[in-house]
Amino acid sequence: MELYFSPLSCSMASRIALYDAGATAAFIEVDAATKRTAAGDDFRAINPLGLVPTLRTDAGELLTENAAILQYLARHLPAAQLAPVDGFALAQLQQWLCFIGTELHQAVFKALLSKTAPAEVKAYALAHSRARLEVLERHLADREFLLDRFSVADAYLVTVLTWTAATPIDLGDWPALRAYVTRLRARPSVARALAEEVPLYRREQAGAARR
Ligand SMILES: N[C@@H](CCC(=O)N[C@@H](CS)C(=O)NCC(=O)O)C(=O)O
Repeated sequence: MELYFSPLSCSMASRIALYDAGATAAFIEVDAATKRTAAGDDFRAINPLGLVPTLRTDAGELLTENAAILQYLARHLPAAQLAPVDGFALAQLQQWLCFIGTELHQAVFKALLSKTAPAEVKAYALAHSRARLEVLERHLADREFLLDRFSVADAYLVTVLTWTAATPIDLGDWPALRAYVTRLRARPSVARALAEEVPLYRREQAGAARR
C-alpha cells in the first residue's frame, strides 16, 4: 500500500490509523507547493487535483478522499476495530467523518489556513467555527472518543484540531476539546505520527521559504 501525504495535512489521519492498527505503508511525500514527490514525480499525474491523501492499494487501485480512505483502512485492518462494521454505529462514524471533512476541514480550516483567502473569507470562516466547535465541545464533554472507542474519525479530528495552532482559534475556549487533543496526542499512534511529520513539515516550510 502507498500513501501520498503532505506533512501535518489531513493525510496524517491515515498515518495515525495505520500506526494504531500496528500497520504501515510506503509513505510518499508530496510537496504541498510544487506537487512533486521526493522522487521528482508530478503528483498531478496521479491525482489531477493534487490533493492528499491519495492511496494506492496493494492491488494497484487508486483511492482519493479522506473519508473513503480512512474507512478503507479500517476495513482492510479489521482486527484493529478502527470503525464499526455495520448498523447505526457505522452511520454515526460516517456522520462524524462527514462533519469533520465538510463542516470543519473545508468550511473552517481551509479558509483560515489559506495564504490567499481574503480577510473577509477568513472572518466568515472564523465566525462559523464557533457553532461547529460547540457541537464537538458538548459531545466530548463526557466522552473519551467520538464513538465508544477510538476510531478513524478520532484520527481525522485530532489531525484537524492540531491545525488550530496556526489559526486564531483558541482551544482554551473549548476545555473539553483541549482535553481531547491532549489525550489523543498522548496515544502512541498519534504521538508517533506527529513526531515523524513535524520535522518533515518544518523542512518543507524551509524549502518553500528558500524558493
Ligand atoms: N476532499 C478532499 C480534500 C483533501 C484536502 O483538502 N487535502 C489538502 C491537505 S489537508 C491538500 O491536499 N491540499 C493541497 C491543495 O489544495 O493544493 C479529501 O477529503 O480528501
